[in-house]
This record gives sequence, structure tokens and C-alpha cells, in this order.
Amino acid sequence: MNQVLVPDIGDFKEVEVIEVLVKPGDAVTKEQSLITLESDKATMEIPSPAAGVVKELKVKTGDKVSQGSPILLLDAQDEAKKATPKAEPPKKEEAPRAPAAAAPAPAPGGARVQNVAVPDIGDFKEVEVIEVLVKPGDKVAKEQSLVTLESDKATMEIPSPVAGVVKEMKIKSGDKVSQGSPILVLEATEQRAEPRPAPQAEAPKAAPAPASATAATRPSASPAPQPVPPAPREEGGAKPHASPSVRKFARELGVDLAQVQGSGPKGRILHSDVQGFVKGALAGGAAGRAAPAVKGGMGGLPFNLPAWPDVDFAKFGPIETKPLARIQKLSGPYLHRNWISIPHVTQCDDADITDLEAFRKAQTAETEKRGFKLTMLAFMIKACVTALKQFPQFNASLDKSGENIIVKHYYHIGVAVDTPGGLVVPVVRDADRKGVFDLAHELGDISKVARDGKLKPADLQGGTFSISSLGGIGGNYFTPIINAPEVAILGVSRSVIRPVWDGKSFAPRLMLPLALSYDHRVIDGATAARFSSYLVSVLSDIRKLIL
Ligand code: CAO
Repeated sequence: MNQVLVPDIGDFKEVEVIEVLVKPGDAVTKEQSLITLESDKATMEIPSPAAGVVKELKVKTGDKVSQGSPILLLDAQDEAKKATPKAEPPKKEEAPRAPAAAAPAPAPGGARVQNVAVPDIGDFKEVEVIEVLVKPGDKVAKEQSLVTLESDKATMEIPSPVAGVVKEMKIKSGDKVSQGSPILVLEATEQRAEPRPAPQAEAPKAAPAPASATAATRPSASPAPQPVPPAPREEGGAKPHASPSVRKFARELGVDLAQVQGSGPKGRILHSDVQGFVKGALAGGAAGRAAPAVKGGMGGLPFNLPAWPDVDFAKFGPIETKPLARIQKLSGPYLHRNWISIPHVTQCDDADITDLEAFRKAQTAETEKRGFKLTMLAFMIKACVTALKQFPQFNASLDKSGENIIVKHYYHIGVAVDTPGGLVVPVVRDADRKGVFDLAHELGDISKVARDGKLKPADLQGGTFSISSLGGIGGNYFTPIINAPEVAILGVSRSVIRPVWDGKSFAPRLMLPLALSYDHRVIDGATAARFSSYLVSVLSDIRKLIL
């Protein structure tokens, strides 16, 4: 039976256990994370030193631990039993933690110029610099992060040993560094603290520390790196990927990082993402209270919602983890923003398209000869433009302040296209100036370009109203999500022959289910019902299209 202890965690002591990731009876693999620790400066996952079965937990959430504190008892697999558990603190003589900060040299005016080097970063070598957070001329405070390093297992920020002014950078993004690699030259503006004994020599309370009096000292010029969890885990509830300073910032603001969309490399959450999240949440809150306020930013879930369930699905049966398609990854946050920040109402109706369908079919021989397909969608676009002209507030957007409506005098209709890579919404421009045949032709072309993945960004911009047609597939009404900054979208389902009462008898009529989602901040329910009825009347009597 192995006792797994908190390994060498640098300067950190009495660190809170914020998550216990295993329980007695769990089989764990070597390197599997057991617990997560978090101080105000670092977040660290402690991996299992060996494969085995958890017998007994020695910690719980909220406990404070230091190097050497027991975590759990592990019934390690035979081979691993012989191995020295990785979680045991390394021998300090073997792992000197003294950084390679060069001796300071006097600078003019009494300031001291000193080289700041990568401190002891444990086992990590040739670690990539993924972010340089300062530049020459910048004033930095003591403990301010200078660079972020990332290996496949950890992300670390290297803080400044003293306050000062950056004189020269010695590294750039993409460089590989190890302990002792120079980071920058700093002109210290504060008295450089005297070297103090290495933390290991201070004998952590619970640690069976092998620290010797001869252990290398750790000058304060190189504070401990701040390890944080690596990139999000692929399965289950992905851990938010953020640097310690961003975590601290989020904590101060009460932001749950699990709700924040990261825009940095590998989805890392940046300072600006947390700011954007807060702005979005505040805008959402304001909109809920009084006047509409539509602001930029990715928004996110409002505060105080329960965290996303972190379920080990494999416990219930076989599973497979697959990444979302590229378009899904890109469009998901926007769909999410639109869904949570726009008060949607969906008005449903049926259009009698019996005559329209007869007309469409009569024309198809002609269009087929001309090499394109005349589907119902081309008529839908034309009918929507007619209705948009009657009800201009549907061809509009809220401005950034949320206090004005911008009504557009052009009619660019977005059409949702289902592609192998995911949903895209190319825009048919100036639909009011095109005939049904032109529209049908263009629809054929644009959906082919979309399915071939060849749309350009400009093809997706400038829409004033959207149509999502699932008519070719099936179904009976759905609630489409508004494509902001538009204020309405029409969902079209499959037409079906139904008995319709004509005042004397039931007649078989081809009925087209329509679902109009609209932004209730801009459009009243009564107006939406009028728009919808008008659209139905146009589709039921296509002579209105030419009015
Ligand atoms: N009722 C009955 N039949 C319909 C219909 C309707 N409302 N709409 C289309 N059809 C028929 C067409 O006439 C065609 O029939 P034939 O094969 O017999 O000629 C067939 O369904 C297929 O039509 P289509 O899909 O090729 O053409 P379209 O113009 O209707 O639609 C496009 C084009 C690009 C919009 C469509 O292919 C598509 O991608 N739809 C999915 C959009 C989507 O995913 N929306 C969801 C958004 S929310 O996630």
C-alpha cells in the first residue's frame, strides 16, 4: 500500500484542496489527477505516482495541504509498488531549486540591473514560451507575471522577482526554455531582497523533507513558478484553461471560469475573455431590468448558475469522445450568446401553398431545362421580402446602445445551409431586386459553394433577415435561433396535405408549417402575428408577390 503525498509544490504552503477527483474504490492510472490545489497564485493538479486502486482518502475539499501532506492510500499495481512514488518530494540535493538569476550589477542612478532567468520549474525542460506579457520600457511590479510557459502537462507564469523597468527581452513567443534560461533584463526600482533560504530548507510542516542545510538557496530574484492545469481535458467537464493571474482575476470578480469562452491559444482563457464575460453578463442583467442593452463580447452564462455537470459517462456504459466540427466550435458561442441574450418568441402558422406548389411544379420543367432547381425556398425568400417591406421593423437591428433601431432599406436574406462541416448562413443579396428564377439559381450556387466549404467571410455578412428551411428533411415546426444582429428568423418545415375547412366542407390543402422567431425587445407579439399572417396570405395567393 502506497501513501501518496503532496509532492514538491514550490513555495506554496497551506494550499486549499478545491477538488477531490477520485474516491475509494476508483482505479486510477499513473499520472491521473487525484486532487486540485489552489492558492491565490497557482492552481495545480496532483497526479497519481502509479496505477492502482484508491483505498482511502486522506483529504477532502477545503482542507489545507503542504508538501508532504498525505493525499490518499493507493493499492498500487505490483510493478508500481516497487517504484518510488513520484508524488514524494524530490531530494533537494538532486533538485536544487536555486534559479539562475545573474548577480545584479549597479546601474546609473543607483538602480540595479539584473538578469531574470527561468527559475526551478521542476521536471520541465525545453518548455515553450506561449506568451510574453511585458516589453522593454514596461514598469513591472514585484510578482507581476512576465511570461507564460506551457508544456503538455502544465502552464506556468513566471513572476518578476522585484519591481522595476524592463530593459531588454531575452526571449520571444515560441522559444523553448529550461531552468536558468534568461528571460529579460530588469532595472530594479526597489531594493532587491536578500537571498533567503530555499523553501525546502524551511522544512515544510508535514513534509518528510530531506532538506539539508547545504541545500541551495533560492534568491527571491526567482519566485516559484505558478503551475496551472494544462489544456482542457477532452472528456467530461473540461477544466478551464487559464493562467493563475487570470484565475485570480476571475475569482475576484466572482466569475466561474467554466462558463468563459477562451480565445487564446488552445482555447486558453485570457484576461480580456473574463472582462468580455463580465461585460456580457452586465449587459444581460441590464436588459433584464429595464431598457434593452445589447453589447459586444461573447457574453456567457449569467452568474450563479450551477456548474456544468461533470459526469464520468464511462461509468454507465461504453463511450467515444469526438471533437466538435470546426464550424460548430466557431458558431457555438454565437448561437449561445444569441440564445441567452435575445428574448425569443416563436410565432407559428400554416400557409396554404396548394396553388403555389402547383405553380412551382408547372415551372420546374422550364427551370430544369435551364439547369437549376426551382424549390419552394426561392418563393419563400420573395414572400419574406414582400412581408419585410410591409413590416420594416423586421428588417432592422438594435444599435450597440440598445436604445435605437436601425431599419435597413436593403434586403439581404440569410439562408441556413446544412453542410458536412456544420451549419452556415450565406446571404443572398438584394433579394428584392431579383426574380424567383434568379433567386433559385443563386440558391443552388450558394448552397453548393457552402457544402464545398468555399464560402468567403463576405458571403456570410450583411444579412437583414434569415430563413432556415428544413422542409426538404421533414418535421413540423421548430424554434429557430435569431441570427444577431438581425431581429427575426423564419423556420420553414415540410409541407403536408391536411383537411382544411373552407366554410362548407373539408378540402385537402397543402399546408406549409412556418415558425417565426423574433426579438421581443424590438417586435411586439401583435406585430409578429400580423407579419406572420401577412406572409401566410402572400404564400397562399402569390399574386400578392407582385404587388
Ligand atoms: N416542404 C416539402 N418539401 C420541400 C420543402 C418543404 N417546405 N422544401 C423543400 N422541399 C423538397 C424540395 O422540393 C426537394 O424535393 P425534390 O428532391 O423532390 O426536388 C427536396 O425537398 C430537397 O430540397 P433541397 O433541400 O435540395 O432544397 P431547398 O431549396 O428546400 O433547401 C437548403 C436548400 C440549402 C436550404 C437546404 O438544402 C438545407 O441545407 N437545409 C437545411 C437548413 C438547416 O440546417 N437549418 C437548420 C438551422 S437550425 O440548426
